[in-house]
Amino acid sequence: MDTASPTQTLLDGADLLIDALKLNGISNLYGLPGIPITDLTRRAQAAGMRMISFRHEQNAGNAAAIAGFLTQKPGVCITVSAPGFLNGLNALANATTNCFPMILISGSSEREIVDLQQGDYEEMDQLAIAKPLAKAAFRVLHIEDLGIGIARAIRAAVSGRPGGVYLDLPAKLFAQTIEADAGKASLIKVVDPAPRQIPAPDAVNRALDLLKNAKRPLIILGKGAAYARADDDIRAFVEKTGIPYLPMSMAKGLLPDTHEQSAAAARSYVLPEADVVMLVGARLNWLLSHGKGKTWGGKSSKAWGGQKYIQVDISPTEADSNVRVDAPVVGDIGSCIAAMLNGVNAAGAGWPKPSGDWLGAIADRKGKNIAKMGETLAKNPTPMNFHSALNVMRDVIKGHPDAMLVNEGANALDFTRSIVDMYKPRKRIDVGTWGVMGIGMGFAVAAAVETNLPVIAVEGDSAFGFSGMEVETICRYNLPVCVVIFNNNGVYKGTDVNASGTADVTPTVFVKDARYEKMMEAFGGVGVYAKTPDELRKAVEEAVRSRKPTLVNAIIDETAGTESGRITSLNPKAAKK
Ligand code: OXT
Ligand code: ADP
Ligand code: MG
Repeated sequence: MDTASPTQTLLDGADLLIDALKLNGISNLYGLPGIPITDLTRRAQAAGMRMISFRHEQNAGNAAAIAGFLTQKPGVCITVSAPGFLNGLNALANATTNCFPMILISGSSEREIVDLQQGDYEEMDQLAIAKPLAKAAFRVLHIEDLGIGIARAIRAAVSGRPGGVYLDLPAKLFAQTIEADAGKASLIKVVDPAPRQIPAPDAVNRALDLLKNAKRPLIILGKGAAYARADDDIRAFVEKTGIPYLPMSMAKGLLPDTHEQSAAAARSYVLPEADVVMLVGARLNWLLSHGKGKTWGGKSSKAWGGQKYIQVDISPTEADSNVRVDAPVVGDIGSCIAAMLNGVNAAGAGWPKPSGDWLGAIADRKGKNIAKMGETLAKNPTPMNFHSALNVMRDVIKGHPDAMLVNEGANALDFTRSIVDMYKPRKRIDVGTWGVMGIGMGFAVAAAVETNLPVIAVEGDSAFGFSGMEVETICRYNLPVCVVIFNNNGVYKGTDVNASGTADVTPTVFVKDARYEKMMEAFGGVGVYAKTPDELRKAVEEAVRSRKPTLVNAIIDETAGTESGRITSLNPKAAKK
């Protein structure tokens, strides 16, 4: 629907903003109304956009960010000034850190008053505060510039390395008017917002030479590879070269986790043993131990393990950020992998397959780990532990490979990542680069809205608490979301003791046997209290079948977790022990 009726000759800032977004194919908004954007949110809905209204801006921001990851279009979050803006900022920073394209649009107070610090309603110099946390930040003061502002925000969010963009819109802008024809003419439909970036042929050849001469090559696929949607070429490249690969958490499913070339179950073997590592949309950050130390076979914690690296990435400054990269391939992953695949195809039978020794050693290690895992999963303890509960979730996802899986927590995250196989690309969304708690319900809402597929959110009980109020949002929009809380009575576990002897419980412990399922029932959804794998299975299967908002409170042995899950060593106290 066009917001300007034939009798309307003037458009205001809100009208024009809606038109600019729609013109650029943005049809969903995530946000929270209030001064000065209440009317904007209503009018966006009236103009045919889907406006998903949240209970806290951080969750709306996280929803927008993951919408960006899932669609390659910037996800848009709209917030009110100062406090609402600050609530959204956590998500904006997280989007930038994770390379998710997102635009945070915030209303703000009057420039004249803010700049003289005269105490306006919700006064804050928002642009200055957003700048260091965003890939780019802009302010629009005049309605004539709105089209440009939106175009710049879109380009900044999705071109090159994607990221979070801030757009500051002072309240007065919404009330400014412009002749409808002039307003329309001022809008820009962005042409080719994320242009392909073709890698240089010599960079491709350098990388192929290195790979060809490797004795123990390894490919690491990161979430950049999942984002790039080059699924078929990536799979063909992996299969034609025969090189074992390791998926980072959100790249799981790019090839099915059950693929025979997956080295996930031999992670601690392949990292130190590989001689050439090809990173595809994955950074050598803390999640890969910075390419150094014992994880990589280095002699000390800071020592390089001797591997040579190929890094396929759109950012020209990513290479050498932690260790030397011998063959950077700079470009968009689709173009880079296509070029490298051409090289492999051209070599035909001349392309050397990795040695039987290397593949055999990996298969051996994998087999042992999978057998060990199989034994643990087969046990059926009372109460449930992470393994017996995840054995159920693993079956559910196997039976519903299209379902979206959201995952956060510590043990609830780490066990899920290694136990639940993913079969299709971009189905697993989680805490990402920062290991941040609080993404759960925002991600779940956006996953449902953007894909219309069933969503299963496996949540630690602490993790859920960061965004739990959004179960009302899930019920309000009747979204096909099943939240499964792994309830072990606390952060990491529920058995820590207050050493001081005072009446307070220790900081990591929560109310015992909390009835989280009643939160969902309070808003008309389905709540289930599940103490056994059978109860859990029945509840989740029914939720996927019915598509009704559901919360399953899965009771997990409170002694089962470890401090910080798999990253105990990053914890100073635990590391000293
Ligand atoms: O090779 P080895 O032998 O080593 O074995 C590996 C694999 O080979 C094997 N494997 C398999 N075996 C068999 N079959 C299969 N299919 C298979 N696949 C793998 O399994 C092991 C492990 O494999 P993995 O996982 O690949 O390898 P590894 O070594 O773990 O990988 C390293 C990492 C670093 C890549 C990986 O561990 C990783 O991705 N980690 C992410 C960790 C993370 O981000 N954690 C979240 C943050 S923790 C902490 O910060 C928390 N807080 C503080 C807080 C935060 N974060 N945010 C905010 C805003 N405020 C505060 C809080 C409050 S967590 C938290 C809440 C926790 O409580 P909850 O109640 O929510 O959760 P519970 O703990 O459940 O109680
Ligand atoms: P992971 O956490 O899965 O290892 P990271 O977030 O560390 O992944 O890395 C993602 C990388 O992917 C970033 O360096 C980013 O520049 C890159 N990237 C994102 N999109 C593309 C793309 N379309 N083409 C090439 N590189 C990309
Ligand atoms: Mg817990």
